[in-house]
Amino acid sequence: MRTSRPPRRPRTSLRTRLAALLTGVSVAGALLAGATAAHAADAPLRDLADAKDKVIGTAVTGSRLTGTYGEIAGTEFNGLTPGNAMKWGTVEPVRGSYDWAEADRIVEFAEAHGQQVRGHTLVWHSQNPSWLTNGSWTAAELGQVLDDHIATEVGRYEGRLATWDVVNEPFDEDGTYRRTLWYDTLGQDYIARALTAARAADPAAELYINDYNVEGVNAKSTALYDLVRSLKERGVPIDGVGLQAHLILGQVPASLQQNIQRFADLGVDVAITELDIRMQLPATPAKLAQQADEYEAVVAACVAVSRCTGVTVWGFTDSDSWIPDVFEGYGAATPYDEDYAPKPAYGAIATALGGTTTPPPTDACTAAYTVTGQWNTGFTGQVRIACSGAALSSWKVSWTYGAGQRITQSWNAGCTQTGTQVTCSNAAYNGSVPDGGAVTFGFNASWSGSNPVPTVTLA
Ligand code: 9MR
Repeated sequence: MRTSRPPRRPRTSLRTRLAALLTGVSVAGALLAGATAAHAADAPLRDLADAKDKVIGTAVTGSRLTGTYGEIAGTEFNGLTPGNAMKWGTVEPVRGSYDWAEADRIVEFAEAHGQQVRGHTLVWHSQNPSWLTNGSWTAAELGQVLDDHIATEVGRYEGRLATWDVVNEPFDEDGTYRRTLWYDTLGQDYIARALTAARAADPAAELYINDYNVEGVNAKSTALYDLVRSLKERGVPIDGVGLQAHLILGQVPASLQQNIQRFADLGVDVAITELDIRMQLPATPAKLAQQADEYEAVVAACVAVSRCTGVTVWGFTDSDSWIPDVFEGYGAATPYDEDYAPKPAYGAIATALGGTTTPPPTDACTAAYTVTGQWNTGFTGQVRIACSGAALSSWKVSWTYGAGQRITQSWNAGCTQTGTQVTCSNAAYNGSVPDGGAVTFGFNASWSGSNPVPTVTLA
């Protein structure tokens, strides 16, 4: 870490954390049979990471930061990366006309939750506006456009972001420079130029180069290594390298820790910036167990190297992952499933961060309540009833609303509310929950003031 820098804001304020806890836990479990339910780690991941002075981060989508998604993002992670909100095509779709709405929302959410933000990303060959990619530029013009973009975007958030992925994916697989608008017009020094502009715009932000398939020692990571060494020798501001880590089940590079260490030995920080581990669907218990081992290995490799600042997952739930859209037949790549239930990988991250998890009981049916969307006066919720080692032929779920919420509509269950007491029973067609199966019902409700997640009881 650089020494001549202003001190970083504390990553977490106790008050914020307490407030987050009091607004309710992310996933409330109710047991029909079996021992104590613990669906999450015994301590939030961010507490474990804080204790080791590491970041445990997640990429997020700004529009989803409410309800259960927001609860988990805010309570389990101490760092956020905007998945798309800070990319050039998002913030300046028309030249000179800016849209900071989603980026601002994420930064404000992070500040309210005592989280640090990783800005992503300033110079890339992808997700650029068409006015930029279709323009014909002289080197002087394009250099000025680049300088202005960095000054504007980094300057907007000056002092508020911990880190910037300044340059994204500059190399091809064989370690040669990727042929992009930037490289073709400005030559390889576009990288030094971007870093220098970013340092000028926010002297406190840590500046990174970020790439994929550079997790192990290979031709591409060696090209990145040589670049970082030469930038350091030239006095160009470079603070760290991001290893994206979009991994495939069974293919975690054996040389990951060695590779992290060699970058650290150059005098830069290292971060795992976009971790996900995809598998061929369907996900099976065996594949999820292997995935957990691999998540643990990746996080442990970072924990083992002091200059590895932390691990960010590229989406924390399978409902917010890029994998199924891009790799047909693949998915289940993140630590939580599509219904926000923690997968074995979640417990494995906790373990690698020095924590413990109490596994969910194997002989029980449980009900989990989640808020899937929320607006100023209303919200949509769902309850998922899942059985493992037991089965149901009918079910009834009840809870008490403590903050004046009122059910207005339900589907896949009959719900009644008397005062604060809500009871929902199965519809004619979904009373049966087989061993290993699950049933979900949904509802709309009104709220005002606060909307804490209630504890649900399954009968
Ligand atoms: O998660 C992002 C996804 O929503 C976009 O559609 C995609 C477009 O390329 O970019 C994804 O994020 C990428 C990240 O910015 C850089 N590394 C690779 C990530 C996955 O494509």
